[in-house]
Amino acid sequence: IRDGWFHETNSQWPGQAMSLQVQRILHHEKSLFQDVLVFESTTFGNVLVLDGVIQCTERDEFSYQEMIAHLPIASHPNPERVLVIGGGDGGVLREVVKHDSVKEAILCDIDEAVPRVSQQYLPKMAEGLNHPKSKVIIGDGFAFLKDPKNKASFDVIITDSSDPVGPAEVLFQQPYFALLKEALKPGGHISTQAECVWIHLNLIGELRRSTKELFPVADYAFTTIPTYPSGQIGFVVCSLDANRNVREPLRQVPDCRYYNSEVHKASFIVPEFARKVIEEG
Ligand code: AAT
Repeated sequence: IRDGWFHETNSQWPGQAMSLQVQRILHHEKSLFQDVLVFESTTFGNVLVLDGVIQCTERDEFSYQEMIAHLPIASHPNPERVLVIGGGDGGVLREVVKHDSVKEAILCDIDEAVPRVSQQYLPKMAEGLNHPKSKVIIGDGFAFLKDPKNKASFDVIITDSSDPVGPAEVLFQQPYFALLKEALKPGGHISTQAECVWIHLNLIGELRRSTKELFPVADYAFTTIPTYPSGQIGFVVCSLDANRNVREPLRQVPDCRYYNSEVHKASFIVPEFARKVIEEG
C-alpha cells in the first residue's frame, strides 16, 4: 500500500498491477500459511488479499463464485454431495447450497485465518460457511483427498484455490487431478480455478492437457471480473462421463447476478488465440 492505494504487483503478472484505493485497513496478520490483509476500498467494498494477491472484493466476487460453482453443478444430472477445496471465504459454498439437489457441501481450506476473517469482514460470503448443508474442515486439500475414506464419495469437486505460488502450487499439478478423479463418484464433475488467457495461456494449455489424460471431458470456460489480473479468469471443467456435455446446463439456478443458462453456454467460447493453445496444444 502506497499513498492510499493498494497495488497488486506480483511476479506472476510482470509489468502490470491492479490498483484499488484504500479507505482503511481492517485487518493484517501473518497466518501459518500466508500474509492475510483485509481492507475497505473506496469503490469495491471490503477486499481480501493473501500474499499480496487479491482473492475477492465485495463488489465483483459474485462473478467468480457463481461461475466456478454453477458450471459443474448445473451440468450434472443429480449433484448431491459437493466438495470445495480452498474457498475459505465461503462465497463458493453460498452458491453450492442454492441447488436443491445438493444435500451436503464440504469445504476444506488450508488456512483457518481465511474463514475467520471472512466471518468478520465478508459476511455476505461467509454466510455459505454457516449454512445448515455446509461443513468446514481446516486442512490441506491434497491431504484431504488422499484419505481413503474420501474415495468415490463426491458428485462434484470445486477447487477454488489461490494462484500456483505458495500453498496452492500442488493444486495445479497432475497428481492432484488424479486424486480428484478417485474422489468422484461415477459420472462426477470437477471445476478448478484455471487462470487467465491474457497472462497464463501456457499454464491453461498444460492444465487442459493433464486433465484430458484423466477425464474423457475436459473443457475451459471463463468469466470477466475487474479485480482479478487482466479482468478475466477461467475454469477447467471436467466430467467422468464421456457422454456428458458440460457446456449444457440441465436446470436453472435461482438468485444469480452473473450466471444464467445462456452465460453458462457462452462461457466456453474462447477467442481464437486462446482456443488454438487450449484445444490444439
Ligand atoms: N473465493 C475466491 C478466493 C480464492 S480463495 C483461495 C483459497 O485457497 C484461500 O483461502 C487459501 O487459503 C486456499 N488454499 C491455498 N492452498 C490450499 C491447499 N493446498 N489446500 C486447501 N486450500 C488451499 C481464490 C482466489 C483466486 C485468485 C486469482 N488471482
